[in-house]
Amino acid sequence: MPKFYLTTPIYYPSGKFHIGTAYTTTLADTIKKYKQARGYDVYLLTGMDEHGQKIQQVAEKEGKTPQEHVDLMAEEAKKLWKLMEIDYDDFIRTTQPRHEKVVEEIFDRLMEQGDIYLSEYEGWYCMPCETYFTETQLVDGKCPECGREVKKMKEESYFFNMKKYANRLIEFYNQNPNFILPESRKNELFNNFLKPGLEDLCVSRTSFDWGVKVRKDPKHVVYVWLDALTNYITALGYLSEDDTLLKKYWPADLHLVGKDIIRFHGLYWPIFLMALGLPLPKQIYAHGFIMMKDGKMSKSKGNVIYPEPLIERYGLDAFKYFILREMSYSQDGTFTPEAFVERFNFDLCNDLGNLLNRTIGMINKYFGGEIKEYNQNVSSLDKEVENFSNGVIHEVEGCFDTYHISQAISETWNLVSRTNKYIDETMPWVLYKEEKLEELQSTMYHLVENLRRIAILISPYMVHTSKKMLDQLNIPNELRTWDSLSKYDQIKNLKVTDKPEVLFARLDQEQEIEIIKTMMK
Ligand code: ME8
Repeated sequence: MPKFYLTTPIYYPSGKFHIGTAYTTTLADTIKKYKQARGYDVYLLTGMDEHGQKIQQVAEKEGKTPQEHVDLMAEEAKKLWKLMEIDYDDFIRTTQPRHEKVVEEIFDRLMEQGDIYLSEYEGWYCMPCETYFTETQLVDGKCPECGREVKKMKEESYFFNMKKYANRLIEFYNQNPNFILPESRKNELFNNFLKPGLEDLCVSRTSFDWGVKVRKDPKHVVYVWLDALTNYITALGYLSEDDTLLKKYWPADLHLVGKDIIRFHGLYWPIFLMALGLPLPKQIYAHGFIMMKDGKMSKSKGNVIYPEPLIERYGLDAFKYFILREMSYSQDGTFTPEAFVERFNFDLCNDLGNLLNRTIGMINKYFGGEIKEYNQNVSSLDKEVENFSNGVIHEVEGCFDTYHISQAISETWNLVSRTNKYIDETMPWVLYKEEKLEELQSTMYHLVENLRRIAILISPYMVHTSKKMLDQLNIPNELRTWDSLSKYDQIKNLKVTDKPEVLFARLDQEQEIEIIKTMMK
């Protein structure tokens, strides 16, 4: 079985996880489910990035020790992933001994090798981003990443000799043009950082102590990004007694990250790995951000939306459908209550739900719920719909394989629309009236086949809806697999349910928009 090692960023437990965090994790879980359906042995790692000054400060504010705070947050995170049915294989926390021990050792090694050296750092420090900036990087004297105040700071620091590896990284980029996805982000990294020349990176701090201490110089703690990035290998047992997982799964097939952290993953992480003599990950995909009407989500604007109330009211499948569909491959997406309700009512309730309901209703009315078998002597319209459906499968697979998930969904909905249109074109009620039963039976067959295929195509992100559809149609198990998508003539003597259930109940638009607005905090 081919393997597929997939990771999410490890999130900062500085506050409750919002739909942005949930997006990356949903995307990862969807890719995992798709890859599994295609026969891969998938290992999905997620976790939490628990060190650093920001976490220390949040804990202090709450009157807790940092450890108490992160312990509580880890429970919260796991609760959320459970609610969202995220099928992760491991949850790494950077405060776990299995991680800390290895980070200490990695730092030691890199020092011994001469890749890390002691010097002094002076620069503009952004506390919330935990990043130093040079004068020229500042925007209007403020942090170029979050726009907040920065402070001039100077400290004795260890540095990583990035310059030593920069050419090797450039070479790697040239030889692996699909290393960073999308291409626009790769070009940004290449032109803005690699071309002008990489600066050495400051990899320790003395201004706080909530972190992994440098063994040979414990007044320093390891810079949070060197600590955090290594989670992808410590979780697999790097430098530990049992490194079976590392041998099996490294290098990662895909690191999923948001565009905010592609710089760390696309530049520093590969260089750390080169220095450790490990193979580089195969791909890093940086997606865009979920934005709100008035820009970024932020507590001060009161526009942060969390997954729990949406899932509770509209169901997990509708939530995942929305966030995945609304976010295109290389751009930001927007969350608005209006769009959420609209997609629910149109895409899910009208287009998909009604298609299933009407089909089951007609089969019951015209044939006592029965579909006999595929008929070769079909009309040209039947053939056209079958071919269209074949084409969609091909497109959807292509999109999933290249992580264009939103596009995979819209391709699938093209099939939903085409199938709805097919009902209008064939007018089954007229065929029935005119007693053209052979034609009518073939129409029903095509409707069921398309619905079966749609149910399988949505299964990586709408698990429950998919199952409900296949159950109501009574599709046998062997025709529920991804492989069975290529078949179109295998259904025989099928008896659909005589008690169809509504998949998505129509929402009162105005009322629900108001309700969603009250969910924003
Ligand atoms: O950066 N839309 O953690 P973090 C989409 N600990 N995705 C979003 C988002 C939004 N509005 N907001 C956040 C860190 N994300 C580090 C990572 S990895 C070795 C260390 C997602 O909690 C997106 O994936 O700030 C982004 O990259 C990540 O959350 C940042 O999470």
